[in-house]
Amino acid sequence: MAHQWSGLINEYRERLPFSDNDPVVTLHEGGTPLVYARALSELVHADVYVKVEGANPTGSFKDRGMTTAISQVKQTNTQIVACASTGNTSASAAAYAVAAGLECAVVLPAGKIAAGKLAQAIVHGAKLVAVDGNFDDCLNIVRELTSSYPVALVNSVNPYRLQGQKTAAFEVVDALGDAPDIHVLPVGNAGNISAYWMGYNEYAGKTTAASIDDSACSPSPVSTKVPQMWGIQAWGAAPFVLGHPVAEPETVATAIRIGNPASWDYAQAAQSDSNGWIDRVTDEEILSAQALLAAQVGIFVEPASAASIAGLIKAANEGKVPEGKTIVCTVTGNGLKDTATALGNAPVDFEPIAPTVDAAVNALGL
Ligand code: AN7
Repeated sequence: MAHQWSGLINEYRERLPFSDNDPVVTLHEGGTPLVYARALSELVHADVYVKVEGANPTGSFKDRGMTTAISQVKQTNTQIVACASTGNTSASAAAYAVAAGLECAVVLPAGKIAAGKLAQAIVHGAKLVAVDGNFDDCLNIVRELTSSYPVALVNSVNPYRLQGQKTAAFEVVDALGDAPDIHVLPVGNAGNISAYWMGYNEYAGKTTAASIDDSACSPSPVSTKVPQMWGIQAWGAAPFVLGHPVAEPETVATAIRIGNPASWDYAQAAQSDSNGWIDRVTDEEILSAQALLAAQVGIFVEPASAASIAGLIKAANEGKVPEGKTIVCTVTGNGLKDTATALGNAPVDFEPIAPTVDAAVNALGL
C-alpha cells in the first residue's frame, strides 16, 4: 500500500521534542506540495519552486505549529487554549482544539479578518472576541490573559509552535535533495522565518538561537548547506525594514498586518546569519503577484502569501537574483480564505443564457 502521510510529529518525531508515548493531536498536516513554477523561473532566470502551505488541513502553514503546540497542551491539565490572530492562527487553533477535545478562545482585530478565516473559527466552535484595535493589541491582551488564567497560549511565542513549523524546511530539503540557495517568505509576526531558519540549520547539523532542544541536532546532517533567507513584509507593515515597530500597520494583506513582531530577535538573526535580507512590497505588487501565480502557475494564494512572490519579482527587477540558483518561495495560505480581495472589482454576476448547447457555444465564442 502507498505510504499515507501521518502528520508531521509522526514523520519527524526524532527531530521534535516528543517521545514515543506522548499524545499526538494531528489532522495530518504537513507533507505539502513543492511545485516547480516554470513561469516564475523564466521571469527571474532561476529555478523557482513554490511550497504550497495552503494545502494544509485548515488551509495555512499554521497547522504545522498547531499540531505541536496543542499536542504539548494535551500533556497538561489545561482545558482552554487561546490566541490572538490576523485569522489563520485562530482558524488552525480552533480546528486543533476540536481534534484535541479542548476549548479555544480567539482574540481578533475587529473588521480585519478575511471572511473564510472567520468562518473557520466559527464553525469549529471557538469563542470569539473582536477588539477595537490591531493584532499587536490582541497579542498583548492574550499574553496577559494566559499568564493570569489557566489558559494555554498558542501564538508563536509558544516555542512548540516554531518546533512544528521548522518541519517545512525539512520537507523542502527532503524534496530537493539539499537546501535551496535562497528561501523567500512573507514576514508578519516573524515566527515562520525563524522556524525555517531553525529547520534548515538543524538539517545541516547546526543550531540556532531559536532552538529549544539540544537533542534537536543529534541525528546526522541531511543537507550540506543552508539557504539565504529573504523575508518580505507589506509596505505599510514593515517594522523590520524601518528598524522599529509600526504603531498603525496597514495593508491589503490582512494576515501580515502586524506592527510589532514577537519573534523580532530570531528573525533578525535569520536574515543576518544567512546573509539574507528583509524587504517590503506594496499592496499593488502583492496583488499583481497573486494574480500572476493564479493565472500563470495555477496556484491560488491569499494576499499575504503572494508577498513572497512579489518580493522575488522585485529583487529580480533590481538585478538581485543570481542566475540559475534554486529558490523556494513559501506561499503560506490558501486563496479561498479571502476571495473578496482576489476578485476586487471583477464582475461575478453573469447574465444567464438559455439552457442550450448553442447558446453556450455562442456565449463562449467557440
Ligand atoms: C497567510 O494568523 O499572524 O511571520 O495571527 O497568516 O510567522 O507571523 C498570520 C501570519 C504569513 C506571517 N502568511 O507569518 C495570524 C498570523 C499568512 C499568515 C503570515 C501569516 P509570521
